Amino acid sequence: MIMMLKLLALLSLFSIASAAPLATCPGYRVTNVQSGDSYLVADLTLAGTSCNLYSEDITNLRLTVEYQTDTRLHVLIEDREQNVFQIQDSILPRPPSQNSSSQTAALRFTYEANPFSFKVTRASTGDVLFDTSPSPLIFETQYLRLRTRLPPNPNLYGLGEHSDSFRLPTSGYKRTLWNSEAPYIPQNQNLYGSHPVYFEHRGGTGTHGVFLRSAAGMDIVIGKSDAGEQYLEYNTIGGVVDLYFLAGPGPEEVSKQYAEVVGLPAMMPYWSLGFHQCKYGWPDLGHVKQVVKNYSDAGIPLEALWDDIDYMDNKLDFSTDPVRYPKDQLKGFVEELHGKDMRYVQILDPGIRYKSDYGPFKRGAEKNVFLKAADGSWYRGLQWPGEVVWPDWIAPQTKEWWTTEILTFYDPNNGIDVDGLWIDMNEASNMCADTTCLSSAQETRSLPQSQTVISPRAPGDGQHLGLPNRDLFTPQYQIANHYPTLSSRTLFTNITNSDGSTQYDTHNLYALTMSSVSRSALLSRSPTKRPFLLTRSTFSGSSRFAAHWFGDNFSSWVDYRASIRQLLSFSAVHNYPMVGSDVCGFNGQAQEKMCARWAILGAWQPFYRNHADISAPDQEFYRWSSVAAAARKAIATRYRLLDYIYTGLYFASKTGESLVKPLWFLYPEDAATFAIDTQFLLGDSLLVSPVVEDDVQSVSFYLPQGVWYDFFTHSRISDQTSASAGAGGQTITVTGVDWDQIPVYIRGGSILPLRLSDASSDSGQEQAMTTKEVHQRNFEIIIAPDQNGKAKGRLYLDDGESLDSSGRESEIEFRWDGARLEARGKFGYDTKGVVVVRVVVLDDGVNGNGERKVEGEWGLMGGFTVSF
Ligand SMILES: *[C@@H]1O[C@H](CO)[C@@H](O)[C@H](O)[C@H]1NC(C)=O
Ligand SMILES: *[C@@H]1O[C@H](CO)[C@@H](O)[C@H](O)[C@H]1NC(C)=O
Ligand SMILES: *[C@@H]1O[C@H](CO)[C@@H](O)[C@H](O)[C@H]1NC(C)=O
Ligand SMILES: CC(=O)N[C@H]1CO[C@H](CO)[C@@H](O)[C@@H]1O
Repeated sequence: MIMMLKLLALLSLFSIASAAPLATCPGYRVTNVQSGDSYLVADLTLAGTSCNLYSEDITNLRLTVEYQTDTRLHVLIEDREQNVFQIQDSILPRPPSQNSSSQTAALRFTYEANPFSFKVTRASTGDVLFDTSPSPLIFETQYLRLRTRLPPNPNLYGLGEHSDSFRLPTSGYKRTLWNSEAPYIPQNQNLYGSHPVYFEHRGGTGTHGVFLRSAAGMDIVIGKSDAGEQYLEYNTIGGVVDLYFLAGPGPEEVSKQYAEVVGLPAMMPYWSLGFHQCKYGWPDLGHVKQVVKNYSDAGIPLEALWDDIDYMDNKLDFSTDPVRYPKDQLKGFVEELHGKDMRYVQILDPGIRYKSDYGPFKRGAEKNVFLKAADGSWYRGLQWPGEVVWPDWIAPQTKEWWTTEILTFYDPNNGIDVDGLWIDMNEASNMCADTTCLSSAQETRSLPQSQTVISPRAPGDGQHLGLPNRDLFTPQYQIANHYPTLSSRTLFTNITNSDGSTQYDTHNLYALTMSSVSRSALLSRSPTKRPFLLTRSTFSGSSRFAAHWFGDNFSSWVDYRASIRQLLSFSAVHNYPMVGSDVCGFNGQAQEKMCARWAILGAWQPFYRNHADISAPDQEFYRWSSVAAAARKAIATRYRLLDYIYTGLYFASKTGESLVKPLWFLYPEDAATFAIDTQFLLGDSLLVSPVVEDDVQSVSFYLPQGVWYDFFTHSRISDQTSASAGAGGQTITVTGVDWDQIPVYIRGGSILPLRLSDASSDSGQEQAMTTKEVHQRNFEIIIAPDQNGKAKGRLYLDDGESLDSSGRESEIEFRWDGARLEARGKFGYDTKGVVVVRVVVLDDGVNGNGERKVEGEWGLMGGFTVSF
């Protein structure tokens, strides 16, 4: 069955190239051009006989070009009537335009009038970044095609969520965006989230980004024409052409510019960087308590315990199983965890059981919060608890209902006092495979029915809510969804939302809106604390509300490697710093050696959780002594670096810079780095090069030109190739990498503030078992000089949980000039006695200095200088 589907997907990939000769469509012609220094508007009119390829051509379009900032160009092509769906501003706010001048802007827009096509050029180099001239624009009621010419074999990244190579293939490749449950995260298929953004890197001439602000189901084809010309082509089943071009010119600048468009990622609480354990299938609370105890007995710091749907009574949200997880006992357990400065997180699903005596359903029905079928009855499907209805997150009253349910069930005094929530199955996943399963699922017909039928909107109301009279169930152009139809295993696409838009247009926004409403509910619960929320499904901008994990992968070396590619795509391109994979894999049986390696790899990813399926054997780290040893060491190292990671998250949430990045972000001219997706940089200072082959103890990896220091031994790797001008770095092979080791190098020029949180770091203390303990430990500062003997670094400090830390936070800059360390900056956080007790300068290669150390005590509530 799976093979069959794969074959079909392949066939459709070929059929697209030959589906319709591009030349038969007339394209558009430009009239009524008006332009000013910062904008251009014009009418586009169909330039000949309609080709009606997959639906009807729209005759009258409007082009708006805005030089929004000096580095951001906005190109919008919409229907003149403004009925075609555009993402609601309330769901994804548009960035305000600063009305930059076309004269000073880094990007230049030019066009051809008949047939219409446009180019975006980098002003400083004349480099053409986007050029739609190869084929006419097709803009139909249910199909849109826009193709851009690209240089041969471009370096393209992003367009997730996918598990493919980080640098995308350049021929015969199709990325389908349609949020979908995707067990085993297969390659070449649509997965849980949609991020229609790519970065293109052109080595020495710069990096730019292109974001298509469209939630439509789409296939993005990257290929070569018959004439061998490289292109990227959007094929969508709706929406408008709404492109944001981001000029860079550096990769990190593109990241920041993208965050300006979709919003900055939420800052996470300090504790969420601790180690998390979860498993689907834990039989009862007694077992869960044993997990906590066994972690403690094994000396492995466990920060947060998570419960999957096992805690629920018949898998109902806002319930506890009376026998296996009695509420008062669960409440007591959470209090115990809190007493040990540990945390507790629970899962919630959007599918609400359709049952008259189920409170959340009754109250939701009274408030009219659920999506409806054509006859006005609640739209029903199948999820974990059985027959369910789904909230319409767009309806304003849904937020009130969901917030009240959360405030009640998670009441800190009388309910389960969770520290965060995990929202799952929100693509939305429907276990109803097709249109027929509902009849068999219907159990009770006497339930409260919805009162109102949503009347179809009057055509021509100019609200961007979607064209009327479309086939919302079976559009003619079929995207390569990995399920047979658009509505398979999700909500019917012909459902109307409360604002008049339809699931056809908003499907990819379902989880984004659920995340937004859920975050706001958590804020109502604790108005002054940063919420912690984890979501499976995402869209561009979801990081404003929630962290993300990579879904239900497999306990295999294949997926261990895939997790690095996904980490790079999400963190560096999708503006999503707080991410990670299910460590040791979700499905299938984790092998000891693989789990040891993954326990270590996971410790270098921002979100660090071990989780497995009900059908998978237990895989807590303590179950193998080798994995336990690896985890102890990995977590000890992570906790020393916790403030380095936290500082990176802080700046990501403040400026949009990435936390995890590929090597080419820092070595944009070194072509040897462009395809690397088995190594990553955590922040600017640490290069992580895990063992990537199955069951081996060696790894070959790339060290770019410059000075590097082994993080663990401090030994300096001198630059072998610095003599050969402009050349790249070196490939290093390390052998004898034990099952508790991972090669990590400090980039010369870095200053790292490390907590004295592990027993081995001369602190005279024990391993810190919680992040709260880590937060109370003193620092040592490691200086890793570059080839000129200099270094810099930074440290952000706050209480770790306040939503608003203004006036009570410190942003400290460290500089090393070869002889003196200076700490300067903003000092607002009261460290309550936490100080720097040691400064270590690694061997700078000068005069056989070797490693040098000064012990002392330097407070972190004001600037200081340490001389050597
Ligand atoms: C940019 O121009 C638009 C349209 O003229 C105007 O509404 C807006 O306020 C301007 N924005 C700024 C930042 O000047
Ligand atoms: C915890 O450890 C005990 C002692 O080794 C073992 O008997 C028990 O099965 C473990 N339970 C869990 C849930 O890990
Ligand atoms: C959607 O289409 C299906 C299949 O044609 C139909 O059964 C259903 O009633 C439609 N639902 C709505 C809300 O129009
Ligand atoms: C990305 C990836 O490698 N996914 C794999 C997940 O596991 C299944 C089952 O082993 C594979 O088929 C997928 O390729």
